[in-house]
Amino acid sequence: MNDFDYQPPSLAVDALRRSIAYKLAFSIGRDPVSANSLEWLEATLLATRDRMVERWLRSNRAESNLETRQVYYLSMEFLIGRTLINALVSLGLYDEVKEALAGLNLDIDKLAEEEPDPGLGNGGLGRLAACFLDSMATLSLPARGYGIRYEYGMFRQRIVDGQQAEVPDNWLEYGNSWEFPRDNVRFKVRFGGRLQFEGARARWMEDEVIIARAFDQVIPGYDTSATNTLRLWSARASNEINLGKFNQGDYFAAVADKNQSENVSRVLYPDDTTSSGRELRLRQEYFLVSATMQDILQRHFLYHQRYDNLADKIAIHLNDTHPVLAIPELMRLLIDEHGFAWNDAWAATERIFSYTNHTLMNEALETWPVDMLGRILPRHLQLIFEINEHFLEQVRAQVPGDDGFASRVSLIDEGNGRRVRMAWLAVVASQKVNGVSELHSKLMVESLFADFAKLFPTRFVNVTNGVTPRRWLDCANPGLSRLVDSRIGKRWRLDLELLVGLEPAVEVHDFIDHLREIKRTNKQRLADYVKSELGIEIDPDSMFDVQVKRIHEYKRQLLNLLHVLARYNRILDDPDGDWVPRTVIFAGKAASAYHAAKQVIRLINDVATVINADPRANKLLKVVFIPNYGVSLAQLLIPAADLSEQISLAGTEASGTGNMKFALNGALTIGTLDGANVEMRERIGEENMFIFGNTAEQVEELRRNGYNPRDYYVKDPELFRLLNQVIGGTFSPTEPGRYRDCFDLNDNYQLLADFRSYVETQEQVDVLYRDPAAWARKAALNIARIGYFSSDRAVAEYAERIWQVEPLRL
Ligand code: B1H
Repeated sequence: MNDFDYQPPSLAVDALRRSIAYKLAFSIGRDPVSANSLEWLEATLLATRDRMVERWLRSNRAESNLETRQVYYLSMEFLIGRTLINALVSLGLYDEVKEALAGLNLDIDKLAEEEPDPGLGNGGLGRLAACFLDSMATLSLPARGYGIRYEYGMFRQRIVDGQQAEVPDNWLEYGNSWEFPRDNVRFKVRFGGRLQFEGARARWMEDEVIIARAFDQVIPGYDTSATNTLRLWSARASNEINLGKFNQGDYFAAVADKNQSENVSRVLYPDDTTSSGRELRLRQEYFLVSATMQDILQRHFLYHQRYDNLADKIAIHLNDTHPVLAIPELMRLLIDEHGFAWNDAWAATERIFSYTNHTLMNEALETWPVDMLGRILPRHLQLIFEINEHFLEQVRAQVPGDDGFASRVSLIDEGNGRRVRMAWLAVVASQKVNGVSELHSKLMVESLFADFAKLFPTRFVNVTNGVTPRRWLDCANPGLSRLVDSRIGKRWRLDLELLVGLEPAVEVHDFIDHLREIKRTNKQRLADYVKSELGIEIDPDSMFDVQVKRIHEYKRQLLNLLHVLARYNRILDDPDGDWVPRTVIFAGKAASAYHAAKQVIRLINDVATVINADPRANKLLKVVFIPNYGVSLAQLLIPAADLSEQISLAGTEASGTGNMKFALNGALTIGTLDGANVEMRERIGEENMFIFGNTAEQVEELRRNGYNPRDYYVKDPELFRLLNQVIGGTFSPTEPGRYRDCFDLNDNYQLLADFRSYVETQEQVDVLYRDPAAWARKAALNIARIGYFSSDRAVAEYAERIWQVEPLRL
């Protein structure tokens, strides 16, 4: 067949049922009589995939159109979540497949839960990349994602004796039906060795080669035939076995070498917002970048037969600094392999790249020791030095006579044993640099990049994050989706700001009652899960107060816990008081080497054990830590929340995206004026959120004037009492000293400064919750006014202001 103008296969239920049965028999080789649920799932995935592939091939054709500019989104993380339901929703086939499976005596939702959830990311940054892929496809932008096909994703978290235990996530164990291995797409990625110069060109005599092999995953757009590709690289040893060693008879060492090279794509680094600085991480980053840049140039040449128009035709986006080596890699390819002069290569590079900064935290800033970089990537180090020379020359012309300035902006930090500052390199080579919320973008140019903002005043922009309404409302909360449909129609899935159309309904009793019923159903579903997973009964009529995100000191799960303890003490002091029953729910992973975060998990579990077993309190207060937070659990938890905890110290959370998902699902936020909470307040209205705590400016001021946490401790008797309980071992009776050092003496994240304001605001939360209709009305207003925070809006802003790309015409 040489055209795609044929009729699509019948979408009727019957046809779907037949194609599922066909896949089961002919692709999997199973008899329907004896097939197990995993096999049925596989058959359903394959039948669904076929329907996506038709569109995919058509999109790829349109992309090769010479006029369109291509976007490449490079990220070390993509947390795409399970695919089946999302794909069916995108294709508009959910109901049909549900019916087809029902005809085979199968429940689609149960089946879908057996799909592995690829954990190829840590948290917000990786999930943002996945939301963006979804939006780029939905907006029909010619875009591709590039990442690493980690054999082991984010570890699975178990709680053993109240503590986090990490279990390897062998997500590929039963194969991955969504991916297409591209056996013919292989690139050599080189490491180590030395250089030989011929003029400006270098010959790199490497001492190690790894093969990058491509695996493609289809990313369907919603209600469009546009479909994009996520290409993930997997490492293969360049020669199956090391022949030298093999011939010496050392079979074991020969095979071990192979494993060594393939380690590059073995496992995701489980550190969120900290930079590990380890050599394997550097090798992973280069592996992603080198394979990707070779692939991009090859595709460009295939379409255009020339390289001099490269900057007109491609835009490359760097998701944080992790893929920043793409910059010297492009320079290397253009100069050493395609004969470019330095100035031409640099002129192209400067127009091609853009970079998103996701955090201002010092620990997250990637810097690589010059020695290590030189040993592993000698040519790249040399190119970075050269970029730096050109740049500093320009700096000295622009800011003459200020050596301090020049050394501050230099790509090389000479202070700490000579290190390359990757964020500086990203800024110098990018045409645009963006932060992820208004507050973060403002702080970014005032602090981290202040010097650069003077040099390049128009380079810095803001694009506030967003989330995809397809996964986070349509898939995650079908009940609410149907209610919204009944009021404003279905188009909100493509234009989330249409949710404002719900505002009049906020005054309609029937609508509010419906909203409450849906929340109640979602809470019951979560309660069932908690019962079956943890054996804990939670009451769906209690308030579900939820904080789910990575465990990190700056996110202040401990502050939440302090409120829990204050409430517990108050209940014990006045057991017959008129308390609003609450279930406080935590979930989140701690980086495996982050002791303080792991202690927080342990303390939450210890506190939960005491409170949940205390008959004086456990009808009024329960605490649960749900293990193994990830995209799938988020889809269950977020629609069931009444209260969304977004309580980071102001000025530390770059944006947050969970905050948006909760509001979209009708939870009210208790939060600080941090990250995107600030913009949520502007849109949702201050009266419809619970804002507390110091502002970023006040936090700074406290720091400047010498913040002293002891002042709060000694002056606030309630705080004094409960801190002493924790430190004194009330919640760890078998080991009273367990939490002696739990509260950091410097209180770097100013928990104590915000404690009083937080607890008082929690009292107001209770007051509102006593009036269910008033609560639900505010929840409805949150839903109606959250439309701005769609990733479609965010991606459209990137397309226009950063990438200068336009949608494909299909
Ligand atoms: C965010 C990271 C991050 N910021 C280093 N930085 C990593 C840094 O593996 N590493 O080395 C991994 C991740 N992640 C998050 O990005 C911010 O904390 C959130 O506030 C923000 O919403 C999210 C998306 O922009």
